[in-house]
Amino acid sequence: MEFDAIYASYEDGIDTTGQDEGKPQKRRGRRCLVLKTVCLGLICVLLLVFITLYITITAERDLLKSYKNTAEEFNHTINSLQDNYTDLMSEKDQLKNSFNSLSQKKLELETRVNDLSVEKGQLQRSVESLSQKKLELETRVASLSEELTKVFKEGYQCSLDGFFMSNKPMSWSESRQFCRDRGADLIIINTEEKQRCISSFKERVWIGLSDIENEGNLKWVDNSTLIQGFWTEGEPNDDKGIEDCVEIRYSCSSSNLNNWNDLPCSEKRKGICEK
Ligand code: 291
Ligand code: CA
Ligand code: CA
Repeated sequence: MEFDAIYASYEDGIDTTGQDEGKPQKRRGRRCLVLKTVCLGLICVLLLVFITLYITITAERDLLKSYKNTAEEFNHTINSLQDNYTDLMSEKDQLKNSFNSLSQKKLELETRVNDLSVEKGQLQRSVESLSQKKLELETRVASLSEELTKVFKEGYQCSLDGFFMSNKPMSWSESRQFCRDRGADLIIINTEEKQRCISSFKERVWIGLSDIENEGNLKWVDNSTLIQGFWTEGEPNDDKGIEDCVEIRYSCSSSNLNNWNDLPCSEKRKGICEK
């Protein structure tokens, strides 16, 4: 329906009791007013719509802006997290390398410790056995020096220069020959000092005394007669009538100077030679 028709029907409805005079002007004025009102209304509506749209758009723009900002912040955070992640990964790799090399070193050190423990064990055993040996040697040294002191004390009055012993046990005559072959003869013991000295040999040895030529007449190898003898008790006894040569019969009681014995000349003894 058109506006004019609407207005016409409207005017017709209102003006049932009005006068006919000046009616078209009034009707036009009213129509103008209605039009104005409608226009105003429309304008108001449009304004309202416009304002609403403006507010909505502005709000959405702000929202978008804030979304954009948030997205940028997220991006920024993601980037920095990515950087951190990369750094952490490289740090992790370095730590892993360090861990591997330290593990390797630990293994090597463990092996070394094991080797050293084995070596320590061996050295300890060596030390123990060496200590044992040292103790034994110390004991031996002590006993040897004791023996040396004893020998020295016993023999200090004599010089062994010019005396020597035959190298193996032989008969009295063979031992004598051994000495003579070396510019010496069996020893003649005509002093206590000499007897003490020879006793320090601590062996059963021939001396240069015999009664080979004349039983019971003991003579030294230089043909001199025996003056002082150092006989064991009960000697000489010419046992079985066959003992014509004299030995020093070493006895452990070194203080006993009386240690001579007559013996069969065929017995084997080393001899003491004197130059
Ligand atoms: C006895 C004593 C000695 C004797 C000796 C010999 C050793 O000592 O009667 O006077 O000279 O026997 O019978 O004879 C041999 N061949 O060695 C024994 C021991 C110390
Ligand atoms: Ca005899
Ligand atoms: Ca005898």
